Amino acid sequence: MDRVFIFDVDGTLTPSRQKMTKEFRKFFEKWAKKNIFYLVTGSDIYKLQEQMDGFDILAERIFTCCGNQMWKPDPHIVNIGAEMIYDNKFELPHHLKTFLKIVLNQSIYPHRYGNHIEDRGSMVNFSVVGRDCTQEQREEFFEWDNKHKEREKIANIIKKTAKGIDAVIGGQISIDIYPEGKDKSQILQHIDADEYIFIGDRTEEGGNDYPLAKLMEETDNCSYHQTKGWKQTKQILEKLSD
Ligand code: M1P
Repeated sequence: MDRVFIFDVDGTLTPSRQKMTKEFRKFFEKWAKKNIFYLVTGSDIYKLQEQMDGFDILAERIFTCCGNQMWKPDPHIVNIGAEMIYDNKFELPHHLKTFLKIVLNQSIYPHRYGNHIEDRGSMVNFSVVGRDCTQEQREEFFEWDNKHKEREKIANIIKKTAKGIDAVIGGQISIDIYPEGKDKSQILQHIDADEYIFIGDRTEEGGNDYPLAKLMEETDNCSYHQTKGWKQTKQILEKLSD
């Protein structure tokens, strides 16, 4: 019987926007030899590969941009090391782009470091602090946002006012924006197995793992686990292989 694992990346297998830790690498190296796994991230293929540091090649398939792109790992493909299987196109509506620019101007967060609206072709990532911030500036924003819940507020406004558009919180500094329904749950139809296990850190409502976690809950032979980070992911996987 084929049991497959589906992993979110940031906050699940790696710390947000960082490489796998040494300790987790050691564990995952052995684990990956005995198990079948898929990766799903809000991020793009380049960031995922940088963070997975070679392990991405062992995945059956990789879903980037919240499932809006599917890749088959292939070391023979120059530069990317993966073949693109599909790519859903999305263009940010003009009114939404204007709204994001206003938010950027009016947010009370005092710092801006550049790359605030990242167009990934099949989704858009929005960050008030900006994707060009350093790790320290990222942590600082994350702490501030945990208190002020600014990202949650922005995402809720987008969901309420932009028809047919969804906005969710993925990592520490940003919001992922895509057409309604074009979320991580779309990947399940592309995976053929007898049993499915999903592990993600943002499985609560409003998080970018929520749509997939919800679908897993409603579907036969599917289950999901919420994790607080790679340490807990390791514990979950150890328990599941007992
Ligand atoms: O994969 C989780 C998220 O990782 C990044 O989030 P942040 O930079 O906010 O920590 C982004 O790539 C985001 O799109 C993605 O969902």
